[in-house]
Amino acid sequence: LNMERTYIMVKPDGVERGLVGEIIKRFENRGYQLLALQLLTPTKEHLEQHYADLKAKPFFPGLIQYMLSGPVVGMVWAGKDAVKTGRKMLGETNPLASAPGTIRGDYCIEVGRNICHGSDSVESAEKEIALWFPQGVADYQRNKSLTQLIYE
Ligand code: DAT
Ligand code: MG
Repeated sequence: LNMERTYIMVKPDGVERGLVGEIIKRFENRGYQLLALQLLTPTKEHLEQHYADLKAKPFFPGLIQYMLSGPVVGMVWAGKDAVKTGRKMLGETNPLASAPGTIRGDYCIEVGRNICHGSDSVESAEKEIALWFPQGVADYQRNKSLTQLIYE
């Protein structure tokens, strides 16, 4: 499995509801490495770029309006299989289809208020990281003997 980076974002309802710490805690507990963290109020243009693939969807205007309703917390997490495992930790797009134990499965019931975002592929992760962190993200080594099992 590959060492990957993924972009995880707490959406305005997640920030409003005080779920930032809970979401960070799950990625920390799982063993992922935090490379960047920021709270910001995005512009409409920024969000339209982030969700460019969904521009033709009927829910797009409502999605952008929701995402503009308050600040978001963006972060970059790194580690083995971070993109796919991050998505598993989030749950399904529709919270009602999300298993209990996932973030969406534990904290929401509305697809239009699903509290968090996670990149869906390595390619989109790298695009999103560049979009949200144009200044770049951290690059540092953790103590491998504590965070990784190494067979040698
Ligand atoms: P995900 O966030 O799981 O990657 P997506 O990229 O397909 O899902 O859509 C982005 C967001 O758009 C999603 O988190 C919530 C909203 N959305 C998706 N499908 C929707 C729908 N059918 N009705 C309302 N909002 C929807
Ligand atoms: Mg998506």
